[in-house]
Amino acid sequence: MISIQNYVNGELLDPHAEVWMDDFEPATGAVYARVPNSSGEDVERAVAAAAAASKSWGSTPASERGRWLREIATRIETRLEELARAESIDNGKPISLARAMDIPRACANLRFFASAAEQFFSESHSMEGGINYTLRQPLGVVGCISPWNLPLYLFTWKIAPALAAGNCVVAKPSELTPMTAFIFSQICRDVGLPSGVLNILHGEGPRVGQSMVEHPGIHGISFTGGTLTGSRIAETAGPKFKKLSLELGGKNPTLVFADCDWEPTLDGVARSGFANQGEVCLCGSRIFVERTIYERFRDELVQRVASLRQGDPLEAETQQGAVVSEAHMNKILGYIELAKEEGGRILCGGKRHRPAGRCESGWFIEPTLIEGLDATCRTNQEEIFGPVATLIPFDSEEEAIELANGVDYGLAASVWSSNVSTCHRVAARLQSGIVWVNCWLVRDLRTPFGGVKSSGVGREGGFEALRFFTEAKNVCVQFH
Ligand code: TXE
Repeated sequence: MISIQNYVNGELLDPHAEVWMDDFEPATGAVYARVPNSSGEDVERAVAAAAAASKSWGSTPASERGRWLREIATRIETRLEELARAESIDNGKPISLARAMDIPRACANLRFFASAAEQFFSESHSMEGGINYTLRQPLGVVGCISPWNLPLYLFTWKIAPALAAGNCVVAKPSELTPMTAFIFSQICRDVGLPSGVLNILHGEGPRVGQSMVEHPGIHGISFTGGTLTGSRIAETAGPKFKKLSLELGGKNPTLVFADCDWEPTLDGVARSGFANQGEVCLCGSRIFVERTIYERFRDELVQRVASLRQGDPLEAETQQGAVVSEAHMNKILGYIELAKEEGGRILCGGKRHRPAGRCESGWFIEPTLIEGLDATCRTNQEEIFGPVATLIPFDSEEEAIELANGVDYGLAASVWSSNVSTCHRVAARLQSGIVWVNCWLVRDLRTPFGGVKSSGVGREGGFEALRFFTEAKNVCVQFH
């Protein structure tokens, strides 16, 4: 049995209180590792180590900090296959996805922010008789809390800009998927990253995560996860005036117009609904299709989705793996039942899937498409975060925009049309932090990333992330 450890002050340690949790392999439903359920004492130690390290890390040149990040990226690359396998086992995602997306993206995050910090700049405002200039200084010690759906990808997406901007970090991966963060901590130790610069604590959110958010020595929190958790974190951190970046859930619309480029649109819509078993906050789970093409588009989409290869995530050909936990599987199955009660027709899927062999007890759900639901019903309003998407026809551009905007969330949207004017007009009116036109999940790491409404507060990505992880200080100089 693998025993995962915390990473504090440069050392791999068991949790202070010796409390442990089980780590499951979703594809088999079996326990395969134990993970610390850290407590307030572990947070104290990690914050003390980070605070001590921040004295020198904060004044280390950006080029030097970048050198460490690049070194870590190189080590990740040399262990890519091991990390991809670990991610697939821990999360249930297809190994092909972990190989092609999760792990390479972790390297890209580290390299990108290593360079971005070297190119970061601040403003100066010249005035009559003097000049102002802005210093961008690190916050000191920051907390990074990440979810289970894209474990190493989102973990590094937070840690890299925090470190590059000169902060020391206390980070917590999801307790459901701790393995790649553990390997990451081994890599940091092996390359000799200065002690205390990065500390990684494992354990449950309400226990160790909550202690991090409450700790007065942590000056900013960058969080990605559920909207409810985000509001709890805001309640705790708000009165303490901590800087907060919250990337929360989505119920993202996909708008398909009759003049779309047929085959690429079908491919894109299927991918956007079901990539990573629908466990991506950006997944398009509400598919609106112009009525004149609705039936044909629906039938061809059903064919594609129903033919996705589901099974053992470790097999190279698998396209749909297991969902992350038994509780999450039951939540998703509950939503499928709710959809039926609300009058939905299951077009494909709709059930638990039990692959033959090694994975027969795993937590799999058939990719599911549903039609016949009203846009305002719970199935179409609440984030399901699994392989479930609904189809709704629309008659006009105006109606499509209204339907798309008719939820509390506003993270991402995609628009599919070959009319350039339609695309720009619709993109401008969608209540969404991100709009993809004739594509989905195409990422340029320089661009602002985040949501509106209940999908969060603040932006990550590029200089936005470096601005979040620094405080602006204006220095005003009068000439005499
Ligand atoms: O997320 P949580 P969960 C959504 C999705 C999913 C739901 C719940 O709808 O069904 O969230 O998933 C830590 N103080 N998304 O339960 O609980 C927790 O340990 C501090 C969307 O996994 O929000 C983990 O590290 N931290 C999403 C992280 O927060 C706390 C991705 C996220 O866990 C805490 C994942 C607390 N009080 C789920 N409670 C996206 N937008 O990408 C929990 N945590």
